Order: sequence, then C-alpha cells, then structure tokens
Amino acid sequence: MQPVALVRDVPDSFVDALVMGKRPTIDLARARRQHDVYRELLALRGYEVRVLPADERYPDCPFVEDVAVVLGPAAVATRPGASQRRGEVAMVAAALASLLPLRHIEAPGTLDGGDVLRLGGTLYVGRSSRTNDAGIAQLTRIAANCGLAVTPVPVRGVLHLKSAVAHIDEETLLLAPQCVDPRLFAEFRVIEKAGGEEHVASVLRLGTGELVMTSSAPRTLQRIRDHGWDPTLIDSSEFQAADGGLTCLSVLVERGS
Ligand code: CIR
Repeated sequence: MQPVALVRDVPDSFVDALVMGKRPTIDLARARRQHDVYRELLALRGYEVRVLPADERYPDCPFVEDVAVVLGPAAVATRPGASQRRGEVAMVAAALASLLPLRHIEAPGTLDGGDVLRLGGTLYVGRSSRTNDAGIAQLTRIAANCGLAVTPVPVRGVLHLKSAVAHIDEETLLLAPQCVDPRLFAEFRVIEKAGGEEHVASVLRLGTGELVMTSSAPRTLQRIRDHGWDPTLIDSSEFQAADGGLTCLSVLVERGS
C-alpha cells in the first residue's frame, strides 16, 4: 500500500511562530514555496500527500511532527509542551485516526514529536524544554504495547532531540555533540554536525532510505557525502527561522512496515 505523508498548510500567522531566540523576519511567500517543494518531493518519492488546512489560531501548525508520533501499529496524539500549540493536535489526530489506532498523551504529561527518534526497536526520547518525565513515562507504556523500548535523552541548546540527532541509516546518525551526549548512542557510527551548523543541518530519512537534507549546511553535507551518501537538498530557510527541521513538516505513515 502507498505510504502516506500528512502535512499542514502554512497560515498567514506563521510569521508569529514560536522561536527560542530573537524574533526573525519570516518571508511568508517564500515559506509557502518551500513547503510546496517539500510536498512535491514527498509525492515524487511515492507518498500520498494529505494536506490539512492551516488554522490561523496556530502559527506553528505546519510543524505537524510535534503533535503526532507513529509507532508502526499505532499512533500517538501528543500533548505539546508549549500550551499555545495544544490546539493543533485535534486535526492531525483525526487524520491519523483514519489510518491507525490512536493513543493519547494526557496531562500532566507533555511530549513533542520532535523529541521522538525511532532507531530500530528503540524510541530515543528527548527530555527537553517541551517533553517532561510524565510524558516520557506515558509514551514508554504505549511503546511497550508496540514492542518498542524507550531511552530518555537529555537535550540542551536546541529545541528537540531531532534538532540534534538525525537518522542516516541503520548504523549511522548525524549528531551535534554539544546538544546530546554521544555516549547514549554508542552502538551507532556518528557523523558530527559541523560547528556552527548545529541548528541548520537537518536530515529527513524517507521510508525508501533516501536522505533529504537542508541546503544551508555545506560543511555538514560534505561530511555526509564523505561517508558515501548523496542527499537530495531542499531549502527550508523560513522554517529553520522558526526553529524547525525537515522532519517536523510531515508525519510519515509507512505502510506494511
Ligand atoms: C516551536 O517552537 O514549537 C516551533 N516554532 C518549531 C517546532 C519545530 N519542530 C520540530 O522540529 N519537530
């Protein structure tokens, strides 16, 4: 069956998206063009792209990854750590419920999908400013029913675990050692993000194994190429300005996996 990619349109209010540092100027038209390219690429790679409508009340709504996590046989509707984002969950959860049985993270738990990195049978879960211990404990129980273990990972200096660590292949990760302790990933080969590119080097691994990478991290790209991969490059500058990586713009449901 065809894999599905859920994405969500960019609202006009995206210019007011949450940011960790100083407020950047976001070019809305450019953000929408970049979002179109991202969607087209997923469609070209075989995904049925389902586009959910934007909601002006939620500037960050294109970052669908944070509100839902797919665990194979089930999906989890999260409870985002930023209270302003909790209203984003319902629409994405409804779209996912037509595809997979749905579980929910409940108060006082908080969990952002950007903190959940699945590597084989383990979910590495960032303990970040957005994801708390109660959220991790709830996810651990849900994951156990899907045959998955959970390893918490303290995260510093970036928003989410997946801002710091990306899945390259079964043995290899791209990682920013300033942001997470590489010893927690000792069984993997680690490519380090180049200094100064920690926030902009972002990689999305598709179900086919193909890599898609931001075009704004040339030194990190060279390191990845040196290891034999040739990622497809994509410009996501306006989403990076709002602290988003490439994974955050979609929820991928890989069929039959
Ligand atoms: C936020 O602060 O929640 C958004 N501006 C960025 C979310 C990015 N999410 C992600 O990388 N998974």
